[in-house]
Amino acid sequence: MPEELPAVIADGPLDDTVLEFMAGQVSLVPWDTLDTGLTLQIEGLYTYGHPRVDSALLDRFPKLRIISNYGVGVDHIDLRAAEERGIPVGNTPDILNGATADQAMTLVLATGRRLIEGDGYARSPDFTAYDPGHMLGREIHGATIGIIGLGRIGQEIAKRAHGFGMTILYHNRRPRADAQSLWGAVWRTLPDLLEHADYVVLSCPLTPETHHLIDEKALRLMKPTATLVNVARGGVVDTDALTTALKEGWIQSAGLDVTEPEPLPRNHELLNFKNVVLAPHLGSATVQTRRAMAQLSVSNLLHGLAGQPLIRQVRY
Ligand code: 8YV
Repeated sequence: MPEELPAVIADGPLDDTVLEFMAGQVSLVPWDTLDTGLTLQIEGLYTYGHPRVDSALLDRFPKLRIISNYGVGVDHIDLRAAEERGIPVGNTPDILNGATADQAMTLVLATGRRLIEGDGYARSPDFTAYDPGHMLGREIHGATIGIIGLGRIGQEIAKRAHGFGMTILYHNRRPRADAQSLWGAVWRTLPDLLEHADYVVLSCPLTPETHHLIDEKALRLMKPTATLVNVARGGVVDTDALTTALKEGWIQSAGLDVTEPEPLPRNHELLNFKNVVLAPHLGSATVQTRRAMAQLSVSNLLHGLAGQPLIRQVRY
């Protein structure tokens, strides 16, 4: 008799790479099993998108031994509830730093140089003659970037901004001793950073402290020529306040990889703004990074199921 594979519930549909790493190792249980109540045998919980994992959900899995998240951000998981039940939570830090920082710079460049507007115009019947005075953007080199959250991803953004010849300000709970010598990055209070940055880039985790960190008050501090870029989580920004800010010209533009809610309702005003560049949460979405995330998250899952220490465990 072949040994029975451990039952793992996952939200999905999972992509082929994740399925490839899981093949022959676990018995996958579809997420809608939650509707039928047959959850007693489940030993692993694999979060692929961002399903809410709270104590009520965890109480449905008396045999649960591991929660493995495909991604670094775990704001959708109640870490305290997991800790109280002795269930380790794995995630995928570091391997996505470069891809996410690249995406932050992509949004800085696309907003500053009006790339999407330009693309639309270059394809349209309106582009019949070159006009040197048309569609002027703002410089990236020489501009000031303000990075909120100089963690693993924020540091990669600083490295790139340094290469672009930008002046770098950052805000973090604690200043980093080597940030100045590595990238010339200077710690500022949040209001000070908001007042001085041409590009305010969000790369902090979503926590109760950072929820709606960028609200009306914060947006009113920013320069009317400034751009807000968000590669963190939608909830760090108050979407209503941002919509008003962009409409009324408190700030110039925004580049949003993430939004709250996500996706925005299809009739949301922001979708029609020319001064907004949007991406459907593509921060880590490269072939190489997503493969590495699949491998690490499935390794965490298998280690947890085997009762072994995880490769990367979230510390509560
Ligand atoms: C993932 C992310 O694509 O790692 C994160 O926190 O937001 C993204 O890189 C996402 O978690 C997968 O759903």
